Amino acid sequence: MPRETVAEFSVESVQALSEDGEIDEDLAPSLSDDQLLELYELMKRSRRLDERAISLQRRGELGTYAPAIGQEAAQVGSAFAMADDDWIVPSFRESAALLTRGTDPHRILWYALGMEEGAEIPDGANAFPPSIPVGSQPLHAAGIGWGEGIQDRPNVAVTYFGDGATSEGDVYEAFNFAGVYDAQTVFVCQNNRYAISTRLADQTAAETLAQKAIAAGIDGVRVDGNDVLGVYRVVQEALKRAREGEPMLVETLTYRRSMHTTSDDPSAYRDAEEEEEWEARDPIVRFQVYLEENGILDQERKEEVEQRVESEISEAIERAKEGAADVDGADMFRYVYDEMPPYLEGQLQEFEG
Ligand SMILES: Cc1ncc(C[n+]2csc(CCOP(=O)(O)OP(=O)(O)O)c2C)c(N)n1
Repeated sequence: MPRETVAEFSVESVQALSEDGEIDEDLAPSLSDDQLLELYELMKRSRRLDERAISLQRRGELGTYAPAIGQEAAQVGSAFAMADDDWIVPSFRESAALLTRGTDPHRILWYALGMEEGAEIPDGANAFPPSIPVGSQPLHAAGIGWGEGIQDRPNVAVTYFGDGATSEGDVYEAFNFAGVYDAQTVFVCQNNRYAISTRLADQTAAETLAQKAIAAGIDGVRVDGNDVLGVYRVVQEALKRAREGEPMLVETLTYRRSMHTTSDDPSAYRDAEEEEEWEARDPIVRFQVYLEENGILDQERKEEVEQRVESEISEAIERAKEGAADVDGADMFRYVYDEMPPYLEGQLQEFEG
């Protein structure tokens, strides 16, 4: 039997807005000026929430927090493309996507304060709580997307996960399941180059993460994850296909500009030069240049957005603190076992000082 090629694949890479803020007219999504400004404000709101959350944590007023700084375009662009009844199935770093879907910022802070109320899903919202076990939630999204199809509903499940998660068996299983059962699912991988201190090159030998879907019989596409318009466009197309039972993987190529979580110090594993390079490619700056050069954003509007964002986040912090005032931190010891073992009792006593 002669040798022959029985399978070949290619992966497309998309960028609508260049690093200098130049738009490719063929790829520009059709969004009104108001929608463009909304995208901008959502990214600014997420950035400010993260910055304020980090300082609260540094002052001992917040628990562990995982910032999305640098990943705003990947999250806001994708979540903005979703229809109201689509499902969001997030990991632990999706503050920007959650804000885009209407989550109140004080709830995100509650979650970081250890209050389960922060993970509560508002009535009627098609959302799942943050998933901490890496790579677990794509399986949930494959099941949800399958279920929606069985019930003849058009809703798509959109799940978020990182580059590190693509090394988990669960993620391959999710792709496989989605492919076999035509699940109405879009997998959004935020390739932010790091899984805590593990660099991409130590994570995979694959050229792209998008191609990891191909063995499961589903398409994968890569998009510049710091280009909010490109992400919106690509995810919009993926959603359209997923509604027809064609799941897709979208790899958003981005960079985690801040720490993994507030308990991490990235200077231990990456150099300042690399961070500076990515600072110059910041997704908000790039979009701002585009909006300014196209007369959509002026100084007055910029200040207005900044002030509104500042006061919203300040209010959210107040609200989060008020809600947390009655929380008894010692509760974390009380509901683990029916009868508290002596070692935990010792810790409780120490906690109560
Ligand atoms: C199953 C599992 N293993 C390990 C961890 C510890 N852990 C938390 S985040 C993380 C790295 C995740 O990296 P990535 O998937 O790239 O997402 P990112 O944090 O960059 O958003 C690890 C190993 C975990 N939460 N769950």
